[in-house]
Amino acid sequence: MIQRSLLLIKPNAVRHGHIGHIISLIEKGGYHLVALKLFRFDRGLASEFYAEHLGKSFFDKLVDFMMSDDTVAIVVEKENAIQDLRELIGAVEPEKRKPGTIRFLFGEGVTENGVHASDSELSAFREIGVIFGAG
Ligand code: FUP
Repeated sequence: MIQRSLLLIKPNAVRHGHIGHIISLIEKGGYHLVALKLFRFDRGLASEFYAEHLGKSFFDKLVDFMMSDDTVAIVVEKENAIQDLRELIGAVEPEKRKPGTIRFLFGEGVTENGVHASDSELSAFREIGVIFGAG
């Protein structure tokens, strides 16, 4: 099934100049780029994006990190995009990241993990609306 997913290139990866390398990995993976923008999260938008984590111990740190520099948001499309992109980015836990995954290459910790990818079709729909919906 053709699916859309949302990829975020997070502030630590933008700060260290990895936008081009990450987009290159996405293109080589056969993803079609549907929409792309560079922007800075404010507290309201970051809190809405990570609403499911509200109240958790790491929430404030996560939101502060997401506001710390620019982010690149990309809507990608291909067959089985949700699962394939999750595999391409790798695990959130640093010790579980497989060599070659984007988080293995560009993640610097649990929070500063370089990228985000939607974990389901429902999440992708919601997240694309949060980031691109206001147009
Ligand atoms: P993922 O869906 O792979 O981004 O991972 P999670 O939904 O588990 O985590 C969401 C975000 O919270 C990730 F960007 C990492 C961050 N996080 C922390 O900063 N600290 C934690 O202890 C767990 C997650």
